[in-house]
Amino acid sequence: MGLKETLKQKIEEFRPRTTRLVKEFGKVKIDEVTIEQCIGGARDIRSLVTDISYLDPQEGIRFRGKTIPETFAALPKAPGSDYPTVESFWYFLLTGEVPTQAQVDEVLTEWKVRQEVPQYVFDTIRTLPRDSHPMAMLSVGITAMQRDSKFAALYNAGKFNKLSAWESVYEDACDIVARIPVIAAFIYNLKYKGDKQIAIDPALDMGANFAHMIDQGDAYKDVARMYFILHSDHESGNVSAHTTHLVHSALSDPYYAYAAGLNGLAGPLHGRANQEVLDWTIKFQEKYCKDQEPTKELITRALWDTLNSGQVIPGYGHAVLRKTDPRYISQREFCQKHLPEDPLFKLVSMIFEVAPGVLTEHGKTKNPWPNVDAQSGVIQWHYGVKEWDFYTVLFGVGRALGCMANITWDRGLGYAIERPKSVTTPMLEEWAAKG
Ligand code: FCX
Repeated sequence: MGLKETLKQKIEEFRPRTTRLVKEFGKVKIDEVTIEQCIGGARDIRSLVTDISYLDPQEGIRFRGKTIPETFAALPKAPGSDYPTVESFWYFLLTGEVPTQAQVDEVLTEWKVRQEVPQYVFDTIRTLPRDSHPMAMLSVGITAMQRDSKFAALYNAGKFNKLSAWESVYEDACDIVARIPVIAAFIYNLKYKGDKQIAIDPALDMGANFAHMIDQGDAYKDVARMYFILHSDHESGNVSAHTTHLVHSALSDPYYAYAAGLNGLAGPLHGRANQEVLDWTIKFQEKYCKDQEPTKELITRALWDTLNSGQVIPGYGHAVLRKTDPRYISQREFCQKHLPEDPLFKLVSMIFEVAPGVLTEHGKTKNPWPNVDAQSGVIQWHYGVKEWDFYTVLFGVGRALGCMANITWDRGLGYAIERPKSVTTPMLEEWAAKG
């Protein structure tokens, strides 16, 4: 059975569970809301449902019930690689099942057809000023491609049906995940390589083809596969996933929804933190290490300078996690294996030894440990992708997998338009006075 048929079966089997929960247990309380949460970004309020991944504050992310090492171990690998193909991970995220090699091959073949990006998308991106941020370019590219939406076409034709609408969301989702690395590579070459574009190699899987299209060698193929998988999903309350879900809940098609998600990912407290980490580290080297090797004392001083100027330490802290991010650890292990002597990796490791102590002494953040963004730029830098304003685009390519899997299931289970209730400050004051 192919991916879509498997998914159809899974959705139809799953649907009665959601229906029953609403019908028979709809009034069961699972949380209560405090004033602090209301003003403080809805932190920790249980009000979203997803089965694609779950984030435990202590353990970190599980994709479909599997930790990162378990996921990497379970999925079929790319030929000659320690890492799974992105295509096998996509099958797993969507269905919760580890695919056979034949099932992976089917997705690989399908993506070869889907990955053809319409020329007008490239033309639209080319009209932007060349110094536009690459995230703006990516977002414009995805929005432009909305013209191709099969979900929008179905809706416009008056054929929307609540039970089957997910099928056209799935079609758009697959087109987006197959095309987004091609658009990202186009932006990279347009912005930084004098518009010297490299054609798709149809023999390669998604990660390997991305490496090829940005003119990287064999070693980068695993970097791309690992990077896209690690950045894919982090349950659904984070800004990019939540925005995508929210926008799609209005039945905006997946292109509109993911462009909105990307615009959220572009924020420095979210995906852009990986760019900020490199910026911080390079500026640290320029300012403090002109005539001397970095030391823990110098790093401590630089961290305090940042904090005292009212800025955050990029790559540290998290809204949910209370331990070192396993996505950080996974990338650190990659560095220990493949680039242990890289000076930037050594510096980032030294920051890891110092920053949690400084942040603890500073006393504000609830989590002084590093997140995914503290480690990802180092790997890119090592392999020669030194244009750090591009790093969030890489995040956006990976995040598409999670966001698209999520909204396919949103539609499959017929989730409602999202519409939380707001209150006024005098109302809060009144409730506060009552205690
Ligand atoms: N450096 C300095 N101060 C920090 C901090 C950091 N790295 N992390 C949190 N704080 C501060 C907050 O700014 C807040 O200060 P305030 O009371 O004056 O407003 C206080 O500590 C409490 O914040 P906390 O509850 O711990 O964290 P939040 O849930 O509000 O915010 C983020 C979480 C991730 C936004 C925050 O830790 C941060 O700004 N980190 C740096 C940016 C970053 O790395 N973002 C990437 C996160 C993630 F992995 C991703 O989405 O990619």
